[in-house]
Amino acid sequence: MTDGTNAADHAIGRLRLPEGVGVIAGSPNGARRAVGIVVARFNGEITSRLLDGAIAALESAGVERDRIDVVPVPGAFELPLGAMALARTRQYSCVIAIGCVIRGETPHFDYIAAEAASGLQLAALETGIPVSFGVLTCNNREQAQARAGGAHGNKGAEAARSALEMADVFGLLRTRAVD
Ligand code: INI
Repeated sequence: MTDGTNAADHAIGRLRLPEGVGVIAGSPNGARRAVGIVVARFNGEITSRLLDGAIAALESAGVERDRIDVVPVPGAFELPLGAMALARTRQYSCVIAIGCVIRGETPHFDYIAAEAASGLQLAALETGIPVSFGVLTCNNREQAQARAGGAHGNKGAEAARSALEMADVFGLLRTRAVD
């Protein structure tokens, strides 16, 4: 697993595009973009590493550090509301949500993980601002560490690149002349 800046880095299997069709593909280009990040404090030792990965990926894609705003929230359950609030300001090209939910002995995990996922999707769909899902949902702490800068890369960085790619394709679609 690399931590490079290629949009396809984290995708499993390579998409093969057919010849002769129009392809409107975004790239994780951060020049002149402002980005909002909402990050859960729960499991903070993991979410801090995801946040570091996201910020490093944004900066290497050209986002100026002072154009990145970070909003901490208590836990993953609060991420959708935070993301929605950031998106509604219309000041950010995209929003990155970062959290870590670790399975315990009760169904609590399932409720929080599911609400975070569907709420973040809703925030994106309702506002039209790309919101990426940098939320780990793991069975144990080791799995989370492996995905927060360990053997399985940094999912915060992947979420950052996905958000920038979506912001870029939205920009292309807005300016595209349709014949
Ligand atoms: N929040 C998380 O981000 N991760 C967890 O693993 C977690 N667990 O296991 O309970 C968690 N709980 C807090 C939750 O997100 C809310 O902050 C809380 O329920 C208050 O609304």
